[in-house]
Amino acid sequence: MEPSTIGLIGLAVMGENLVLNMEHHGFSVSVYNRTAQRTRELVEGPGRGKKIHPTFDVRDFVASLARPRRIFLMVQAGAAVDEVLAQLRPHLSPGDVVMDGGNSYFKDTDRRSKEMAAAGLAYFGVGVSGGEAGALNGPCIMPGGPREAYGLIEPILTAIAAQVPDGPCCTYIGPGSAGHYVKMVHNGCEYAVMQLIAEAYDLLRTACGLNARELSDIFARWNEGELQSYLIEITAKVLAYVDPDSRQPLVDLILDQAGQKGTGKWTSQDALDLGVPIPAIDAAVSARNISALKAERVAAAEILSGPTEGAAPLGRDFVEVVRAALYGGMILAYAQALALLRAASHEYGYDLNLSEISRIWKGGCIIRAKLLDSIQAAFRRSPDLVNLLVDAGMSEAINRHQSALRQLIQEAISRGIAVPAFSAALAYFDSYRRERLPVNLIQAQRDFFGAHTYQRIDRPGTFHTEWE
Ligand code: NBP
Repeated sequence: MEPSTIGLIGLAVMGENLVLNMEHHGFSVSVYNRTAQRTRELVEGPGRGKKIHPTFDVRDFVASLARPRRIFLMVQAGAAVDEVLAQLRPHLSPGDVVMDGGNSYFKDTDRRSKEMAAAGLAYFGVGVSGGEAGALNGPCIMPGGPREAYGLIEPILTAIAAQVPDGPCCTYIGPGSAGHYVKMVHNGCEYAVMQLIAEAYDLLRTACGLNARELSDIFARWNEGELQSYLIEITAKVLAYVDPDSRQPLVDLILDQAGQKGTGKWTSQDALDLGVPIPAIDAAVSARNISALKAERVAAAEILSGPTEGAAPLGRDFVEVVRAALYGGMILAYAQALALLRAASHEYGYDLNLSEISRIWKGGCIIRAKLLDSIQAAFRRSPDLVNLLVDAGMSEAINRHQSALRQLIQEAISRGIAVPAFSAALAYFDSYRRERLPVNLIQAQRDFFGAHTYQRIDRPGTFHTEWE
């Protein structure tokens, strides 16, 4: 039996589709899954007659691979990754490469990288975005790990990745946990954009009285212009879907409680640790958390009331306001995500290329969007751009879209409709663009009660005042 080019462990939805994708591109793949039945289902089902070699024991799995071995893990993030690594390690040899393609926490990836490096093994944290369809047809792949070993995996990863006109949606991201960090922030940005879209939908439905069918048409039309993106495209499709049993739009029948697996929360947590403001992402995480309080919200709805004066329904011309505000909100969400990546690049020594990251995000991944063309160009012009918003093209765009953001938020507030992501995005803009913020008062208060001292704008030095 010819040794396989690569091996993959973890044959759930993502793993199975990645195996089929690799095989489709000419790579022979050995597979292993904890539960043997899954392996049989793959080789007797969609993998039948393909260069997919089933194994039912970790030792046989490793022995079936060409050297240096290339092993891709696609198991559940967390303890499962450590368990699989512990099973693999006794069978591996120095120079072998192990990739973790799951959504592992980046600090776990740093720990595992060090442990593996001590045994002479190359460990890559590989961010994979695109869901089930992406894994099969071409995901966006964000590999981070030892630069010197990247050449061993690059031909496979670039072949299976989504392709855009300027190349494959896969690039070497940086050392250590860089790949998983960038994937985490990608997901944080995804949370913010999804929340902005949900708030736009809420306003159009609640304040304009539009139904799901009408909203689907609006989103489909928006997807032909500057808002063009995967998330707008699927929103149009979701809104058009009719439940075959009830003949009602399925979206209207779905419980309003959002789930999450942690990547959005980790993005906010690390941004707090690094002192980087990403309020639109924070707002999106909190919005999912408040949605989870369903029983409390149902009870509170009986007790708490909104604005008492009924506002008149908004006309069709408001649709354009929402469209423009959504574009402004998206710019602000991506700006915050990229500002976090810039800070993390310095703090963790990732040496990120934000233009390249924007480029690979243009295909395969959940936040792919036409807007990324302009973002890529901005960071290509100025790799050290301190914030996306100060790029000439972007500043012009956000200055132009801000009035729609203000109008949307005013209408929402007057009707008692929460728009936390839009509000946070605009507050970021209004704070970032102001030369002088009111924290001079906060500094005075801190000095008042804690002698924390302050600096003055009219002379150098550090000061403390006896305020009473
Ligand atoms: P899951 O995250 O549901 O993981 C299921 C796989 O993990 C199965 O193969 C299962 O084996 C294996 N596994 C578990 Br659970 N515990 C194990 C253990 N202790 N030892 C060995 N194997 C174990 O699968 P998924 O949804 O395909 O996602 C895989 C990874 O990709 C995750 O990290 C996920 O966050 C990430 N991801 C998912 C998506 C998506 O759209 N779903 C997108 C991007 C990234 P079993 O069959 O024996 O139970």
